[in-house]
Amino acid sequence: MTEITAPKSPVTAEQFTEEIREQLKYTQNVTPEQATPADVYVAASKAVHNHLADSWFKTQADTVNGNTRAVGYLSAEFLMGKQLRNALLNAGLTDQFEAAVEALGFSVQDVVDAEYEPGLGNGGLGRLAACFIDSLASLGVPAFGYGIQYKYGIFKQAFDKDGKQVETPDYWLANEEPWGHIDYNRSQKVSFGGEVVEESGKKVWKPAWSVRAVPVDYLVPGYASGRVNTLRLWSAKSYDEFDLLAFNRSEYMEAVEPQVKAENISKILYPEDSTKVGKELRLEQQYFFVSASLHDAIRVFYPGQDKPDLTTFPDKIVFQLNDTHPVIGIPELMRILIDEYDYDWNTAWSITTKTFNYTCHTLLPEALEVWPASLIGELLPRHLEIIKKINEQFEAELKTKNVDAATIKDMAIYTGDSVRMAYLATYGGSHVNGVAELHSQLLKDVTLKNFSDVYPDKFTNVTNGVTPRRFIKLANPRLSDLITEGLGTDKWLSDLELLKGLEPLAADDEFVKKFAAVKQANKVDFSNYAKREYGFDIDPNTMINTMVKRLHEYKRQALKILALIARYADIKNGNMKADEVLPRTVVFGAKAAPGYYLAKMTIQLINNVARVVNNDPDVKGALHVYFPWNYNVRLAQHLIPATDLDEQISQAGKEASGTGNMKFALNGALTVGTLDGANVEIRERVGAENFFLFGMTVDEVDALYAEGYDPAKFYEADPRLKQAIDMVSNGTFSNGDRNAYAPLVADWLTKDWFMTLADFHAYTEIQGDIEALYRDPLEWNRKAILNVANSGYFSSDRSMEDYLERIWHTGPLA
Ligand code: HBZ
Repeated sequence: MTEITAPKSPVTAEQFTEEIREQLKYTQNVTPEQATPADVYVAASKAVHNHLADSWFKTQADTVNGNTRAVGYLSAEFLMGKQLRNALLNAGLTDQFEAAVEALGFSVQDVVDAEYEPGLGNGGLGRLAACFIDSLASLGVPAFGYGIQYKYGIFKQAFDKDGKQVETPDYWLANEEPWGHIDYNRSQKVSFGGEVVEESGKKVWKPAWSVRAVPVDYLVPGYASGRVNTLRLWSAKSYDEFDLLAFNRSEYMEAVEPQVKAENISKILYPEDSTKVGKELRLEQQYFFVSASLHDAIRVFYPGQDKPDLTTFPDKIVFQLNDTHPVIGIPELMRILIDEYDYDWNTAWSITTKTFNYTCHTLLPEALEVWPASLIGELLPRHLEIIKKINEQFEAELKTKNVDAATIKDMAIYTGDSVRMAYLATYGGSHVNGVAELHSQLLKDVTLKNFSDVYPDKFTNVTNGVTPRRFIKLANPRLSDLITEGLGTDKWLSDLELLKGLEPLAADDEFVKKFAAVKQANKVDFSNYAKREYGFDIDPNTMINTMVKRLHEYKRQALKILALIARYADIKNGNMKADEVLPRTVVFGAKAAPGYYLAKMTIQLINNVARVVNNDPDVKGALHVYFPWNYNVRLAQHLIPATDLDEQISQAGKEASGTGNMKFALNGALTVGTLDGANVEIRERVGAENFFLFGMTVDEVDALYAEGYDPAKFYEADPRLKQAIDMVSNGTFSNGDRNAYAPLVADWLTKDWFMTLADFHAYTEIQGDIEALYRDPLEWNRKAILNVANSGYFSSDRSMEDYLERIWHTGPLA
């Protein structure tokens, strides 16, 4: 007997059909005959939203009245993915929905496809925020996600005829968006600019201009917890719609200028990841959402109180700063407490430091935000004063701890001309965490070493995780059913460590065959999907080998593409016979920041290698390369369950964690990877014999740098590497144009900052092991099962439990 604990609403399919009809009639204003799939999508979304409303109200009331501290997750990005299926799952209405849609004469796929994915994040950091709020709701922990409702999300990626990335705006709100509820009555005023004056001994900020922050609320339904939390995304609106005087003078553009200026703030997500962009508008965005969120929390927890006792604020809510983007919240809370509520400095500081904690997501020093002091001074003059005072206090404190003058200078939050946000966050909050064991260790040893020496207790680790609801249950229903069958229960969806129970089944040939059949069926599905969406002809009987992530030099897509070219050359040269080669389909997915020249050139190279390889009859059936454009959460949900082999090949010491690696392992892909980020922990858990490890370690990387790295030596020493690079420079992938990739080749041969060339040999060597294993399907799938069985740790539910215990010191509502 299989135990089923998944939520199941008592509403029948007939009743749900009726509810959709009502929505069609009264909100969409169409008859079922007139309705399009998009109408049915909106109607069904509103119907399921209504089912969640009572739990949402109750959760809000319990959040305010209960005595459990809430969590405020401050993040400039929430990469949510599509909402409908997730809401149905958590409301227990999936079956009713599918029956209803069919009863109304529509296809479930068309209706689900009508939802446009909101792309309000760049990559891992934004998707992590989405997994975390899902898990908090599922654990029944009261929480608010606070962020920005960008009008334009991450750009839409296309490729032109030359294989170059082309970016177009992602106007995701072009059609009706049924999930966000705009709540004009709970707006906040956010001000900028102006000056600080003294009035009767008190500093008073006289801002020059203000915008209205309007909350747009999204439900965050928990799985099997009965709880529904809130994601509150702020949208910027102008106070003065337009200037009537200017309008009357026929100066139409000038008349709408204030509106344009205000609304620009939430207009667009910056498409930069891992590099800092020093843009004024970005600082405006950061302050905008953080200021509105802090005021909102005070409104929520002290309703109707003019003079609340804010010394209790840290007992009501604890804020997590998702990277440095919301760190301006530290001086903002100080300002609110001192200027708006008359607290003295020390009391304000005590409240503030108890309220905030900081998560760092990088190891690249250039990704730690540093703002010019002049910019902060112009935009937020009062905050600059407060930051200077925080810095003075900090320096004094360091002196009492006998830190030497040079180190104090190195640690400055305010340097005289700039403000280092990571340092401000580390000093101004209670805890700092990295996102995987190795990353947290390197933060302590390298990136924030001085801080860790002085404040060792602040530092902790919380290894990332992913939500099994979206990334197993919704993405991979076949595997979900098989897991439930194997374990005799579906409880694993809220307690992922139960997957461990699959371990003995890896020895059961019947189970292994079922597992292999699931993977094969997923590959067929993906092949159909790729045909429908992209026109690709993917052979599901080949190994599907995937590399999906942002395009960045440190992630080393270049390593993958060079190895692929080498393989292509082996077949062309006759070193390998096409019919002896293990047939492989390599799938890339990656967006490059629009201003990142080498990353964009790498995209172009991948596309052109794909063009040449896929059209070459000599390698037909042996090697194929596809690069579906516009990688997003939806594509991830289709591709991950169909993948045999996943690539996590960053240079050791550069990837903070990775979360794709977890999604692949949980879906039964094997990983080829370096000892970097969370790969280290994945390998430890799934077993070294079930993970394809290659490449230099952090220590080896450091040693090679120290001795003086010369990539050209590696080029000269390895004929296969030499040939691969020569093919890039001799025009093989650019119709004979020898200059097309010259900057990329020059970079490899003279700089190669992330030591792609040094790791090339090890990477190509391990392919032999991979292919030998793949030729033994039973053994391959046994190992894949062991990956699934031992990856339960990488649930974001576990990550949340770690944050609750180590950082937030709170728990579920009663
Ligand atoms: O955060 C990623 C890390 O690279 C990855 O290793 C980790 O798993 C993940 C979650 O912890 N970092 C990002 O995704 N970073 C950004 O997207 C980003 C966005 C805007 C920025 C800087 C970084 O200004």
